[in-house]
Amino acid sequence: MWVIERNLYDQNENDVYETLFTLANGYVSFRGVEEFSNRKIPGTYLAGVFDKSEAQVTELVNLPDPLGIRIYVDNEPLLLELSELLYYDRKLNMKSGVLESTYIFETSSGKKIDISSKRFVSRKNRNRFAIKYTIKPLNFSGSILIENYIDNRTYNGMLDPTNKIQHYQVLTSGEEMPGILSLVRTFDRGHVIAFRTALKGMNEDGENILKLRKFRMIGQNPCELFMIFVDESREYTLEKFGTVYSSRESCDPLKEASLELARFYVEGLESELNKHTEIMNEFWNRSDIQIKDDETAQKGIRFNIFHLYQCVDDDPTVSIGARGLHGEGYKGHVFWDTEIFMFPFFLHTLPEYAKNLLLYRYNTLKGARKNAELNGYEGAQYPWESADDGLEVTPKWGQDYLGNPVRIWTGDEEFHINSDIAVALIHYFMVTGDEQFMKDYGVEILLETGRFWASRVEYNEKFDRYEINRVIGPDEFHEHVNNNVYTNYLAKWNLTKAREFYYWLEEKDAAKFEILKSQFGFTKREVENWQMIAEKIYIPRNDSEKLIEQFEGYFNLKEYEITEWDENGLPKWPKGLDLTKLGETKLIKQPDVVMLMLVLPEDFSQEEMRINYKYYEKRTMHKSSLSPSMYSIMGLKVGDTHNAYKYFMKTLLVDLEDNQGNTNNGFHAASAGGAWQCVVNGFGGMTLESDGILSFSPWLPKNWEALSFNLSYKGSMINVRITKEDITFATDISIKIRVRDKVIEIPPGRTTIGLSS
Ligand code: IFM
Repeated sequence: MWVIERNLYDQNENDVYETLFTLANGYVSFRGVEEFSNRKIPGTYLAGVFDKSEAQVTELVNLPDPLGIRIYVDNEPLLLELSELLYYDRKLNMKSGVLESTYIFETSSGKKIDISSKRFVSRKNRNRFAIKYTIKPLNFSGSILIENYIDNRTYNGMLDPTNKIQHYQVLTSGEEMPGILSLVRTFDRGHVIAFRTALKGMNEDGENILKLRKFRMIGQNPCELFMIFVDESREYTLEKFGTVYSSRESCDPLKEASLELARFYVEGLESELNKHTEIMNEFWNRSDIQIKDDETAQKGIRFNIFHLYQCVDDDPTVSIGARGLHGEGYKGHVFWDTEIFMFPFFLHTLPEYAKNLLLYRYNTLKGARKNAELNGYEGAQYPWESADDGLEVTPKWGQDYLGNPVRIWTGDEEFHINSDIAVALIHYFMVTGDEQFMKDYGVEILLETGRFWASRVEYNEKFDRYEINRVIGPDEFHEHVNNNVYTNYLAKWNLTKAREFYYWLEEKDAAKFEILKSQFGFTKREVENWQMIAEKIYIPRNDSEKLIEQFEGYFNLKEYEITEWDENGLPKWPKGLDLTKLGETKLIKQPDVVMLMLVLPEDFSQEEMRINYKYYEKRTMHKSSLSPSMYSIMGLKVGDTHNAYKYFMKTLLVDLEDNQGNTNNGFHAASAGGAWQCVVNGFGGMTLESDGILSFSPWLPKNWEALSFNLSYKGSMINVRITKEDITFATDISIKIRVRDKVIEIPPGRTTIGLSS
């Protein structure tokens, strides 16, 4: 249950598998291209390497592909589309973080050759990657030609031809012993990136087999060619070493890449692979989830967790794009997906990465301040789509569901991102107790986002209330709406928290407090005014009506009933619906009111949750992959367990089944975070309560014998194991926990609590 396998080769599926088989270490990423295919979409990305040049907006750059390798028998290239394929098998081994492939090719003259490979991107040394090939001629002896090359012709937009663009120019490309190099510079931001690769070849006795080296430039691509002489049924090893450096980390990337390559070459591939595997083991020890007796769920959750981990490194200036580092969907941009969907996984299992994700927001505060200023507001306005500097990069134009050009308003109106970041921040503090972080960074973010809301609200004299008009809530079918409950409620919450932490900092660190005040001009008067605004922000909710109106006027919109579902089990557009006028209907893209109830669960009663879930679930089209996970969790809270499992499966398999039809564009990272939340917060019933206590109210599907996961809490790790009968905590600290509303003091060691009552 650690392996994702592809054993039938159909070239039409290559682009989806390239996403599924992407290997990355949070710093560099390679889509899982078939090196022996002509039908591929190479994708090489470095976290934080964005560029604009002629593109509509700044985007993550598709860099040169250094994985190039060709093997020729009798001058005939071994190609999946050309040669007879006698055997094909490709496996992503998630446990070790290695992509393993096996092929048996037969050439046109009947020569059979067995080639297997192991590819990895090192977690030990982030600048290193490698592929090890084992080659065995099955029915011939003779010569084989090996070609090692770097492809400098890659570009962005391979799946989106109207936005095709090469973001880099080649500065130098050539040879340097051992191997070849490519040095490129992005046009606009001027990032310089160096790639180096080199080959080693050995026979079974460890003797060098690479002979008659030749170097060629094929256009701008550097290639080195070697001849190897082989005997039938003997095994030969070919090791491809690779390194990459960028000017984001070094003032001489080529020199660093070359030095690193030399070290790697000497230390050896196996040694690196061992270290990489060790780190992967440590990762799984901390983050694995075990689901007993549901193989699909078990493998699926590991797949999602594995790829989330591949998106992080210890760099506080980058975050995770909506499609991870796995493709160009959403141009590598960072959305609320990170803080609301992915963040809980990192916070509860790998908090050091959660901290970096928040630091990215701190490091882009300057851009967020600029956004607010440009739009006539105060404080910081985080961009709906963020790249490298915190400035708004949402494209202004896109396509509607019919393919017509359409103005995209999210960058102008989807303001709730500010509060989403504040929510993640407060959760981080509650779970880690990291006061230093709050003093150095957190409070400043809270104050600046609070200040933004105070300038964004509008006073309505008639009703003596503050409103937030012309916005888009999480449901993006409805634009320019007034008083979206998700936005208003969280703005109110954000303002209150900002005030609370203003006084917290005053008490905890007078010097820091003074600096912040003098630098940015915060005053007691200002934060007290925020409290007054917060109290008067209009929330369209009343005690007699438990059903909450998503925004003013929503209940008057046209009703359409969802009556049909597609082959993926997702709703089909109701008949007669005008897809250009979704805003005139009650259909929603993804949860909005329900989303709010998940973000602040303690603020809503069980009955309110049930009523709103029932009402909105029926009207949700799930046109975002962020949607099913949230309905799964809420379904569990309100007792709709059947749908909860169904929605969980949709979430879990979004990429493995490609059920949104766009996995070729990258991994659905928010959905993956949602899958983790479904298991831990949904089936595990874990809630982080506002008093800081972890509370559990689990429910396991019929086919799950047991569920087990780890939670990091205030610097310690708690293992939680749930069966239908009981819940067991293994911890090395004593900790207060709530199980089904009863607070229990858990001592260090293992404690089991019955779930029957
Ligand atoms: O952030 C999401 C949004 O909620 C729905 N559209 C896609 C975005 C990126 O995943």
